[in-house]
Amino acid sequence: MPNQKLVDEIIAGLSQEQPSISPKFFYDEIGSHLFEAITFLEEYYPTRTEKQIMMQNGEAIALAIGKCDVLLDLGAGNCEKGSALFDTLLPKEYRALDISKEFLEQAISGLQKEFPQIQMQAQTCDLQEEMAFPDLVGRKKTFFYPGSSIGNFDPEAALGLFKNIVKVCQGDGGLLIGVDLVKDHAVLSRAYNDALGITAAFNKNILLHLNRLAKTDFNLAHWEHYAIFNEQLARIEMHLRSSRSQVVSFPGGKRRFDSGALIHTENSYKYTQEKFESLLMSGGFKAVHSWTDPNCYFLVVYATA
Ligand code: AVI
Repeated sequence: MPNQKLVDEIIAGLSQEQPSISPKFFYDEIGSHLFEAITFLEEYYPTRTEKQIMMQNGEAIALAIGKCDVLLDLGAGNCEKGSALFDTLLPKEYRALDISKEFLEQAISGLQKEFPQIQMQAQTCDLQEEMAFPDLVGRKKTFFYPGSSIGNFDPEAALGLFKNIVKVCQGDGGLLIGVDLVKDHAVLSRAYNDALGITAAFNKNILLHLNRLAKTDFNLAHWEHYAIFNEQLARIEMHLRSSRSQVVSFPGGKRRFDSGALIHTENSYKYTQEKFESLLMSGGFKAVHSWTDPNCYFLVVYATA
């Protein structure tokens, strides 16, 4: 049964003068596997660099966080990154949050056997909307948002998320977050234009997802992956480029795309350490502790609420 709200959102995006598709539509089953494959690519440094920073600074990170009553894992996915913190943070409760609860429940049922002492719960959560945890009032919360997923928000929306977290923490707890840093443009560009073409497949798969979800009739053979670093806005932009003049139909309408026309699918903002820390402070956090790798490719920050 198609979700009419999502279908309307897709058609509205495609009908804009500058057509766009929300990056949340990347993550159907194939898209989630393709993203996982991206994280293993030599060109895509963020995942392994973040892991390295976390491993090398585990003790200092745990010290900065202190006691952790509840670990709230934002965009938890398979819960792999969140559960890697259990041995250092020793949370009493683990709350895994993501758009789809089904996937989380599967991951949690495996974890629960391994860590019976931690109370675990899966919860649906859309980070574009205001979060509230009335059942957790009075307990010290550590939010965890790894992988530079914050880069897929524009800075204004990132600020809104930080304010929301600060509000929920009520002066106790904080946010452990990973973010990708501005660097040599060639390194950035390679990370989104890998030689194997996995990122291209990830980008194009969004059209297959739309064909199923919104009954569009995109022909993948007529679209190309296009990713560039926009220096002025400090972001990688991903687009799909029409390789010919074509018409795409959807229920109740159609749209012409000239050869070379673009559909914007994703922004991935890159920050300097100073800019990111100052965004966190503008969001209301009181202090920040940061760790980076020897190349200064990636940054992990604990921001105290
Ligand atoms: C999920 N997110 C942080 C990834 C990124 O780097 O912005 C998504 C991605 N897009 C292309 N490659 C990876």
